[in-house]
Amino acid sequence: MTPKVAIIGAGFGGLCMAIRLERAGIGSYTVFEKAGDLGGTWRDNGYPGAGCDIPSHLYSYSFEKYASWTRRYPGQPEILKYLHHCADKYGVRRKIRFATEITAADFDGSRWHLTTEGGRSEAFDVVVMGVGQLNRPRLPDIPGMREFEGTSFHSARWNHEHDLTGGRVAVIGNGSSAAQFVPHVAERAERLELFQRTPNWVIPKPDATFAPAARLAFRYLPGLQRAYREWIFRYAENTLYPALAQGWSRELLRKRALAHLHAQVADPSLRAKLTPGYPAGCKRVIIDSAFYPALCRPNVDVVTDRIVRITPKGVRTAESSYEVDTIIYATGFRSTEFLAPMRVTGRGGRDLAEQWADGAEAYLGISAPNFPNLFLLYGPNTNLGHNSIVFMIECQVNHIMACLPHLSRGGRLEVRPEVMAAWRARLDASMARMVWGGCQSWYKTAEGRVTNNWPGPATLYRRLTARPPRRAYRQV
Ligand code: N01
Repeated sequence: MTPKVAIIGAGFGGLCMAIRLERAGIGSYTVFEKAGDLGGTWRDNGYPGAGCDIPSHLYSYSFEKYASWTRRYPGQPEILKYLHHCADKYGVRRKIRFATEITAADFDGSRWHLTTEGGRSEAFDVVVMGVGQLNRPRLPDIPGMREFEGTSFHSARWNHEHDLTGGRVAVIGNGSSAAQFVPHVAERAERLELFQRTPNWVIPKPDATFAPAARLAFRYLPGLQRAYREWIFRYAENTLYPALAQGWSRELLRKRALAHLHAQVADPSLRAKLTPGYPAGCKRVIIDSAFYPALCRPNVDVVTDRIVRITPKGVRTAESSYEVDTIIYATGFRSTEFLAPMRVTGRGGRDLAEQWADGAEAYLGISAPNFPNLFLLYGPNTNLGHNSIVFMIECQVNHIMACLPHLSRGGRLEVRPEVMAAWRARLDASMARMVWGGCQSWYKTAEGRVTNNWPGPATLYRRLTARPPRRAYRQV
């Protein structure tokens, strides 16, 4: 008897899991999706200029290579189209229950009971969480935000009805999201004030469209597409990863970013504002070629004074006041609150949020002690700053698929506590050599524990997740 599987979330992770089950002939699964459409972060982040800074041919499933990519780096509409294509091609769309938010998952000693927002409950043998790390926008806590009389919104909830043409716009935050939409807003707005708390390292994005001949070659020469994908992957592993691990390319990354800054920003005072004072890679490096030119426009100002208040008319800093019509919060996500706001209770009524009070953790980022048959995709310590998350998700799905045969006929697998303890020690040891200690970022809890990033090469993660699960897990 195949287990009954619930997958929560229909983004890259949830869809991958559903497709792999479908391909294995296991039809006893349901995907729960809180929104009315699939796509996860690529459905939510529809701001102008949204896209991915990992090349298209790598930012896709290995089993569904796609010859139709039009650009080297995919835009959000194209990624969303790809996900729809996958859902239809592999027949998983019919298994998605849209507009169904799961608010609680409770283990009763033998099965998981999922509760929907509407109060309905359904039992499953296995739960796979595919809710992502960057799914809940984080609004800052600045006094007076509610008093603002203009229009305001978060970058991941873009107000497409609101016309920015000719208006005065404040953008708060300058991470990857802001870097992508600022050039578009700057072209339309009369004035744009970018409020920067900490500068970021930026390297160029060598984007280009694929000529029709190249696309034909990718379509008819699958070996070419495989080789290209492998080349991008190896480049990321062998050049970018060592920079994050403070290895041979660390100085190269810094110099590349500084050269990019010097090439694109002529004004020395603006350059000084944009020069970070922490190691490159500590926060997510921005890969973009249009951000700096936008900041050099005469209608754009980079404000580095501390914001003290949002007023009815705009933004007040320690030094000055700025009247604006629109405030765009590009302030990131509640990245360390994994699975929130869902309540998850495991064996013996153990609350997962309580177990994770000092920071989320899971063996391989996939399984947590006391929570049998509960698996996470893109869970704790599986984010990358150098390579494709889709690769990591596929490793996780491979691992879960290897667990499934042990879960038929009422089997319940739980990671052994000693395996989890060894995993934690291994992560701590590897974390010490990584660059992330030198600044605050969305990779860390407020207390400074890195809960989001994987501190090794992606190939190592593939090897570890490919191990047979028998030794790490016990039946409960
Ligand atoms: O968010 P962020 P994001 N007052 O957390 C500032 C992925 N992504 O949405 O650095 C003033 O990076 C904060 O300042 P500081 C990618 O992994 C990928 O831009 O904390 N400022 C920072 O500048 C990325 O890393 C793509 O000092 C405040 C900004 O807000 C992740 O998503 C594209 C503040 C938040 O930056 C998140 O990016 C886009 C306050 N109170 C995004 N609070 C790809 O291309 C926060 N800030 C794959």
